[in-house]
Amino acid sequence: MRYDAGMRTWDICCSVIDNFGDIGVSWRLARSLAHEQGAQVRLWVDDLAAFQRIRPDVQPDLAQQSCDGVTVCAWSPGMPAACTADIVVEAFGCVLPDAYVAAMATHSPPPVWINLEYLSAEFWVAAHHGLPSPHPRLPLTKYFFFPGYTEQTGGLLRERDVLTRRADFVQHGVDAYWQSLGLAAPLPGEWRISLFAYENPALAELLDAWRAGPELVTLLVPEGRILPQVSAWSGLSELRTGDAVQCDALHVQVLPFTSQDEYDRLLWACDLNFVRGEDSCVRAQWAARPLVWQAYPQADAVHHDKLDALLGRYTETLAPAAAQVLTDTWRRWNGVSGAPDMMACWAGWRAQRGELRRHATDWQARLAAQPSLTDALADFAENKLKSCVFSTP
Ligand code: TRH
Repeated sequence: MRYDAGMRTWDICCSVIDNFGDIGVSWRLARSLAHEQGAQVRLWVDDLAAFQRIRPDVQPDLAQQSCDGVTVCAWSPGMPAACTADIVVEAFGCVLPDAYVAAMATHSPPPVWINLEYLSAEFWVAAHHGLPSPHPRLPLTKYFFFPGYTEQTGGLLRERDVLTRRADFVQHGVDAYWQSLGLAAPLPGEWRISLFAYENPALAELLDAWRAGPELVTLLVPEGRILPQVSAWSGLSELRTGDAVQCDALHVQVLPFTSQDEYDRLLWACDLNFVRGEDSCVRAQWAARPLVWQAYPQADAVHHDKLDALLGRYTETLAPAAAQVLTDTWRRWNGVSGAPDMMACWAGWRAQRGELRRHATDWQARLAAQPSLTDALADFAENKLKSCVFSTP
């Protein structure tokens, strides 16, 4: 028998809870399986309007459409009564319809059923990655696939060409990119900073710190949840896409919320990126630029454990003074009590600018030496398919 991952069919199911992380990750995975593994992928999405925000050519009113090599299907309650896929991925524990699960059970061998989990740098992830969970009634097994920062986990989403595209952009494309935003090349010492964040009580003191200089700061804010706070701080009633405001050393410019690929270019161009959730955090790491991460807020401050886990890994090989600045800043930005205020954090960040930048490059290279999530997931599924075939009489 011949096994060829290129002939595999995948159903990826994504229910959008809120924000853009669920669809952002699901789409990135679907696209890279199609492009890099030659797989036939159907992506089922229950909120095509959210999808359209990160992929503007998606038509929200179509039941089915082809998008960059992936078949995109509207996931309605009737979705689909038949399952024809070799591999079924439910993203982030979204619940598959009973009829679909029943259809999965009629296949021999049954499809490989995978629950793609949220990303965490915590240590327990390695022990849970890949664990099976047999269905209580049907002859099906679901596997838990955990993204992560080590080879004992499922890894991180990383398109095969992303680092070369980034390197090419950094070498040849940055000036033209700034021009496309109506900006000249940065002045010596100037900071270009992107801000993608949830509402955040530490924002005003950070903006105050930037406003005070001495270096110029150009802050680029894609339209979104943090913008009302930026507007309130600036004293203007409502900043919108295209607006710009100068407050002493700080220049704020509001950008449209763009496609994922365009957002990558913003991360690649900036000296420092404020990111949030899951996918933008990973993209900022591939950008090889320092980042400040705002974890998705969870009840009982569970996200502070996630924050400290990533901090622990990221600062492991960072010089102590820079590690302290980074830790203080991330903690303050995430509301951890006891962290110094943003004025102090920014003073430290300015002093450690070179070291933090150097480390971001090292960190990117270290992560890039590991298999990508797409490759790891395709291997995992293929192994399960093989073992299933060989164990089926
Ligand atoms: O939008 P998020 O806050 O998503 C969150 C997290 O994923 C969280 O883990 C999850 O539980 C919650 O949603 C429901 O942040 P994230 O993960 O960074 O996703 C944002 C996506 O939006 C990412 O794919 C990048 C993309 N994006 C664009 O395409 N264009 C833009 O202009 C910007 C700012 C982002």
